[in-house]
Amino acid sequence: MNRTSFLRSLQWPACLLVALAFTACTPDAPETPPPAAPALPELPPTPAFNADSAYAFVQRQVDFGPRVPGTPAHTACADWMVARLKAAGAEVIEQTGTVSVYTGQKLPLRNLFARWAPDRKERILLLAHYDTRPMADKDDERKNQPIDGANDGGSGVGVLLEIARHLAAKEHGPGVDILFTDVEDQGQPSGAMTLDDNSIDTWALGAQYFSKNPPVPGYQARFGILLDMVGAKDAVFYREAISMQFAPAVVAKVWKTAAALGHGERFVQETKYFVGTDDHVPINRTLRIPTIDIIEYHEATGAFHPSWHTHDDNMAVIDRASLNVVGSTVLEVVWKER
Ligand code: 1BN
Ligand code: ZN
Repeated sequence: MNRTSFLRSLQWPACLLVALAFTACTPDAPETPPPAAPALPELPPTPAFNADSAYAFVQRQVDFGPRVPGTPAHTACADWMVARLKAAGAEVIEQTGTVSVYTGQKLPLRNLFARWAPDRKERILLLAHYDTRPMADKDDERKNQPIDGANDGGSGVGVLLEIARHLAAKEHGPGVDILFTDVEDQGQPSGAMTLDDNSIDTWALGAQYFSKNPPVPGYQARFGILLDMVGAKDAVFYREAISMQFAPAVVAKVWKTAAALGHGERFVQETKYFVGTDDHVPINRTLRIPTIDIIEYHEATGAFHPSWHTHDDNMAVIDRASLNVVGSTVLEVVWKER
């Protein structure tokens, strides 16, 4: 027997002895369970999202008339939104400025930034634009007249104003910020729903402005959720491709939460590339806050709802059930974040 085989012959009985000794010492001992993860403190229950209230907030915006920057209806609506946010306990920062749109025209800009528990370092950002399209460039008639923007503009704001009503009661987890962006929808008209490279930057001017000049220096959030066109009847939400590029984990979190609430048929686990740009692009690119867009994908158009940028974007398209699936999902995501 050479040296190696001799040593190997010794190893087997040695192993057996160790194993026997171990079992012999613990014949009746119960199996030791793996150490339990420390129990997390229970979270307070998520408040109920009220779709009637969200619907009334959409109606109220439409009642002001088209919210085109520089018009009295836009000012009156923004004043009303600020009053709602303050009544909900927010600290509101109004960011004003001037921006040039694609025609060269200068427009006043007024972003509304509402903050709850502003001293908390960890934050969640929710956003929606509140300005409306000054023209109906996708309509066959009255193309030069502004649209109601019940869905495009109104719906995201309606849902977030309803969520805002609950935020003063949120004493746990990250602080929440709601950004209502201005001058999102004053971009260059295009032939189709896609955009060429030059026209992309003519959209989302309020979000671009906010991202380059955050009113809170060094502003950061754990993640962001943008709502745009979330109110049409039977709206279905696919994973939006730009969101998947910048914030796949946030998409996964939101879609999983929707499914857990029973809204899986409205939040489809499939990615679609159909949004040329939106407010989440500058928030992702410039502020580097992983931010997603919850925005309706409409099967018949292969992009947005048929009322998009037409005079049909009025209260007749708005449906409480759609506001509810989005609002209850986002409120649940916000409430469950530790
Ligand atoms: C979204 C709603 N957008 C405008 N209203 C952004 C956008 C503009 C998306 C052009 C695609 C094309
Ligand atoms: Zn629009």
